[in-house]
Amino acid sequence: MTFPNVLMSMGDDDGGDLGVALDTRVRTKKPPLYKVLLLNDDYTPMEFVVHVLERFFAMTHAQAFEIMLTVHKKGVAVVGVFSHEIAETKVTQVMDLAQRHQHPLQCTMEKE
Ligand code: TYC
Repeated sequence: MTFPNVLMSMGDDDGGDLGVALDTRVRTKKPPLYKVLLLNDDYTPMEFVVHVLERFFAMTHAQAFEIMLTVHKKGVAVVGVFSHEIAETKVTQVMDLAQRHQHPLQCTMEKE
Protein backbone atom coordinates (compact mmCIF):
# COMPACT_ATOMS: atom_id res chain seq x y z
CA MET A 1 0.00 0.00 0.00
CA THR A 2 1.29 3.51 -0.77
CA PHE A 3 0.55 6.58 1.27
CA PRO A 4 1.91 10.11 1.12
CA ASN A 5 4.33 10.90 3.91
CA VAL A 6 5.33 14.37 2.72
CA LEU A 7 2.61 16.96 2.64
CA MET A 8 2.87 20.65 1.97
CA SER A 9 0.57 22.90 3.98
CA MET A 10 -0.50 26.40 3.05
CA GLY A 11 2.37 28.69 3.89
CA ASP A 12 5.03 26.06 3.35
CA ASP A 13 7.03 27.33 0.43
CA ASP A 14 9.01 25.06 -1.80
CA GLY A 15 10.80 28.09 -3.20
CA GLY A 16 9.17 27.54 -6.52
CA ASP A 17 11.46 24.60 -7.18
CA LEU A 18 9.12 22.24 -8.93
CA GLY A 19 12.05 20.06 -9.90
CA VAL A 20 12.57 18.64 -6.40
CA ALA A 21 11.28 15.11 -6.31
CA LEU A 22 10.55 13.61 -2.92
CA ASP A 23 9.82 10.00 -2.29
CA THR A 24 6.39 10.11 -0.77
CA ARG A 25 5.88 6.43 -0.03
CA VAL A 26 5.75 5.19 3.53
CA ARG A 27 7.79 2.03 3.63
CA THR A 28 6.29 -0.78 5.67
CA LYS A 29 8.10 -4.09 5.77
CA LYS A 30 6.40 -7.40 6.20
CA PRO A 31 8.41 -9.67 8.49
CA PRO A 32 10.18 -12.48 6.61
CA LEU A 33 8.59 -15.90 6.74
CA TYR A 34 10.35 -19.22 7.26
CA LYS A 35 9.46 -22.67 5.95
CA VAL A 36 9.78 -25.51 8.45
CA LEU A 37 10.96 -28.67 6.69
CA LEU A 38 10.77 -32.26 7.83
CA LEU A 39 13.36 -34.67 6.42
CA ASN A 40 13.05 -38.37 5.77
CA ASP A 41 15.28 -41.00 7.36
CA ASP A 42 15.23 -44.79 7.44
CA TYR A 43 14.65 -45.31 11.16
CA THR A 44 12.09 -42.93 12.68
CA PRO A 45 8.78 -44.81 12.99
CA MET A 46 5.98 -43.50 10.78
CA GLU A 47 3.64 -43.27 13.79
CA PHE A 48 6.12 -41.05 15.59
CA VAL A 49 6.25 -38.62 12.65
CA VAL A 50 2.46 -38.55 12.49
CA HIS A 51 2.35 -37.80 16.22
CA VAL A 52 4.87 -34.95 15.80
CA LEU A 53 2.81 -33.38 13.01
CA GLU A 54 -0.40 -33.61 15.03
CA ARG A 55 1.19 -32.27 18.20
CA PHE A 56 3.29 -29.37 16.92
CA PHE A 57 1.72 -28.48 13.58
CA ALA A 58 -1.99 -28.67 14.44
CA MET A 59 -2.75 -31.27 11.79
CA THR A 60 -5.57 -33.78 11.89
CA HIS A 61 -4.52 -37.44 11.88
CA ALA A 62 -5.40 -37.68 8.17
CA GLN A 63 -3.39 -34.55 7.26
CA ALA A 64 -0.45 -35.72 9.37
CA PHE A 65 -0.47 -39.16 7.77
CA GLU A 66 -0.54 -37.65 4.28
CA ILE A 67 2.39 -35.27 4.95
CA MET A 68 4.37 -38.06 6.64
CA LEU A 69 3.92 -40.20 3.52
CA THR A 70 5.05 -37.30 1.32
CA VAL A 71 8.25 -36.96 3.35
CA HIS A 72 8.74 -40.74 3.29
CA LYS A 73 8.42 -40.86 -0.51
CA LYS A 74 9.98 -37.56 -1.58
CA GLY A 75 12.58 -37.07 1.14
CA VAL A 76 11.38 -33.71 2.44
CA ALA A 77 8.25 -31.59 2.81
CA VAL A 78 7.29 -28.17 4.09
CA VAL A 79 5.18 -28.71 7.19
CA GLY A 80 4.44 -25.06 7.95
CA VAL A 81 5.38 -21.42 7.33
CA PHE A 82 5.94 -19.13 10.30
CA SER A 83 7.71 -16.05 11.66
CA HIS A 84 11.36 -16.63 12.56
CA GLU A 85 10.64 -17.05 16.27
CA ILE A 86 7.74 -19.47 15.83
CA ALA A 87 9.64 -21.51 13.22
CA GLU A 88 12.62 -21.76 15.57
CA THR A 89 10.35 -22.94 18.38
CA LYS A 90 8.77 -25.63 16.17
CA VAL A 91 12.18 -26.91 15.05
CA THR A 92 13.38 -27.06 18.66
CA GLN A 93 10.23 -28.86 19.82
CA VAL A 94 10.54 -31.50 17.07
CA MET A 95 14.28 -32.01 17.57
CA ASP A 96 13.92 -32.26 21.36
CA LEU A 97 11.14 -34.85 21.19
CA ALA A 98 12.99 -36.88 18.55
CA GLN A 99 16.17 -36.85 20.64
CA ARG A 100 14.30 -37.88 23.80
CA HIS A 101 12.94 -40.88 21.88
CA GLN A 102 16.32 -41.53 20.26
CA HIS A 103 14.98 -41.11 16.74
CA PRO A 104 17.19 -39.52 14.07
CA LEU A 105 14.35 -37.33 12.73
CA GLN A 106 15.60 -34.02 11.33
CA CYS A 107 13.65 -30.77 11.19
CA THR A 108 15.06 -27.55 9.75
CA MET A 109 13.94 -24.09 8.70
CA GLU A 110 14.75 -21.87 5.75
CA LYS A 111 13.78 -18.38 4.69
CA GLU A 112 10.85 -18.47 2.26
N1 TYC B 1 11.09 -43.39 6.38
C1 TYC B 1 10.59 -43.67 7.71
C2 TYC B 1 10.24 -45.15 7.81
O1 TYC B 1 10.14 -45.83 6.81
C3 TYC B 1 9.36 -42.84 8.04
C4 TYC B 1 9.65 -41.38 8.08
C5 TYC B 1 8.75 -40.48 7.50
C6 TYC B 1 10.74 -40.89 8.76
C7 TYC B 1 8.97 -39.12 7.56
C8 TYC B 1 10.99 -39.50 8.82
O2 TYC B 1 10.30 -37.29 8.32
C9 TYC B 1 10.09 -38.64 8.23
N2 TYC B 1 10.06 -45.63 9.03
